[in-house]
Amino acid sequence: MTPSDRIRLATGDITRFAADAIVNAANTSLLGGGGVDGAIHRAAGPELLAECRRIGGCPTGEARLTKGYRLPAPYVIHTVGPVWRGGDRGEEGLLAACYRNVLALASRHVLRRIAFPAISTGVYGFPLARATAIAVTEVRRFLATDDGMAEVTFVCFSDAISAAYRRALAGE
Ligand code: AR6
Repeated sequence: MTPSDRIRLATGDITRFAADAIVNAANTSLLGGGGVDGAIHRAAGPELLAECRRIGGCPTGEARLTKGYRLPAPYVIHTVGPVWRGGDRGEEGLLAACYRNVLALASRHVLRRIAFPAISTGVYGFPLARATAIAVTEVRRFLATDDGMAEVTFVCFSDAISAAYRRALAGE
């Protein structure tokens, strides 16, 4: 299958998504927050916070694996996107690193179906069109070299997000 055949769009709440791993848009403390991070912690239950405490944080651009506890997905891959500060602080490279590091970690643990939220596009303010273009580029690049990854889904929390992914996938 070509890389694009293994990319899917879905709409709704990622905490309901039964992938092998869902991705969390966390902060460097890994101790929870608002947005998708808060939703994942609420749905997974307090055991997730306890495991995150033991990990002790995660630098921006990197990724860490935990179990999913009460989530339908057995694993969560936490990554820390960059805060958008105008675009000249390495934000694009850091966001690309998030996608690459999540996919590499998933591959090492033989997690073959992964679901991403649009990392950094909420509280962290990354422009949506740029963020979705980076997400699509990095996922395609990874899928072209990794036959083990069966499916990568971008879970869109609004119509604006799905429209941005559609444009990115069409190469606009
Ligand atoms: N399912 C899927 N997508 C969601 C959900 C959900 N349940 N909830 C929100 N989104 P954000 P960030 C989308 O703010 O910008 C937290 O406090 C949302 O529409 O969750 O990376 C962390 O602790 C947006 O497109 O994450 C950090 O401090 C996307 O998820 C900080 O926010 C990301 O929005 C991280 O900010």
